[in-house]
Amino acid sequence: MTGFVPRTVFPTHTLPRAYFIGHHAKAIRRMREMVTEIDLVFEVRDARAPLSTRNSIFESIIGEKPRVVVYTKSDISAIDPNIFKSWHSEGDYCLVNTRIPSSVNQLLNIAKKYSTGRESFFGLNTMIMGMPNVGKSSLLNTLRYSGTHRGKAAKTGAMAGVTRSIPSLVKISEEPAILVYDTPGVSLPTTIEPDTMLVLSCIGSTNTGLIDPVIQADFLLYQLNKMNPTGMLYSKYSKPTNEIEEFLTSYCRRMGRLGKGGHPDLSGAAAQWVDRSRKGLESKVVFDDYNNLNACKEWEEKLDAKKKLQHGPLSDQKFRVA
Ligand SMILES: Nc1nc2c(ncn2[C@@H]2O[C@H](COP(=O)(O)OP(=O)(O)OP(=O)(O)O)[C@@H](O)[C@H]2O)c(=O)[nH]1
Ligand SMILES: [Mg+2]
Repeated sequence: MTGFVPRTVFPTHTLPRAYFIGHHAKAIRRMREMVTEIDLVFEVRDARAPLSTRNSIFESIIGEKPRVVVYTKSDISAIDPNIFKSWHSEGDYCLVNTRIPSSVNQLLNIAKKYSTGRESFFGLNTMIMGMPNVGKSSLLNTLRYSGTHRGKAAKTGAMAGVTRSIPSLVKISEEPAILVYDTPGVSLPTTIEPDTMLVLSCIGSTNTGLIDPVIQADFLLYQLNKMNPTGMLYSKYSKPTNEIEEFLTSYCRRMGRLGKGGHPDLSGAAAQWVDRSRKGLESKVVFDDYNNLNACKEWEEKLDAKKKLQHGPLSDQKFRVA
């Protein structure tokens, strides 16, 4: 189709602004208690939404501790690796695909660098932190496999909330000795941007049942059109369109989801398509405004302003359990 022009604004919907539940609050309390015995933090973010999966709560927990920012799911993110490089001119960061053991070698080497010259008898204690479902337990398993050739130590799964408490230390390197705590994913008590919950839902970093699947599918369509205005990223299902009903009707025809009387199951199709995208079975995606090289800085400024207005210093916040 010639002349197709993607939408530049996503329609406003009334959406939940947070999904902060009991085990998140409990995990935060435990992390605060335990952080004194931690030498290095692996702060994990999803490479498809590197801004939306930052969590200011971690800033107040980590404080001045050494940290490596780990962007998981790099294999299904459409962001150019150079963008991450420009964000981290200072400080350690890694892009990983936890499904490929060699992709965590750089991270292991960074941890080994931190353990050099230390005289601790017990080894380097590290902790993995991150929002729900970003791949923390998968990262632990892959680090363990790469560093010690041992099998899985942590349960993983495609939905948020698989890890509910902090298990005991797991060894990921013998010489030097490096040990890791996995932790439960922790959400923000309130999100900053109106669409953040949509982003988190589309990548599976929150309860994906909170938002109507058709709205999630519409948001995915909107993002894909922004990334590539030719419609190529979903051309196996539909011609280029801004209309989610048109897209889903075409998807139903292609996927054999027409019900009685030939009526398309729009809601079921929406849930299926978004879930396939979440799992990386569709094209690579990106949900944050990564073209803006100052995006991280702007995000931090917005967060600071909001924080001051609403909560006072993060360290003094009393987290309300939803
Ligand atoms: N494509 C891809 N999928 C990944 C990667 N890392 C993890 N996953 C998948 O992401 C899903 C979540 O992984 P987990 O390791 O359970 O995530 P988590 O952060 O521990 O989740 P919670 O414990 O629920 O907070 C699983 O389906 C993993 O297979 C990656 O680098 N690439
Ligand atoms: Mg986990």
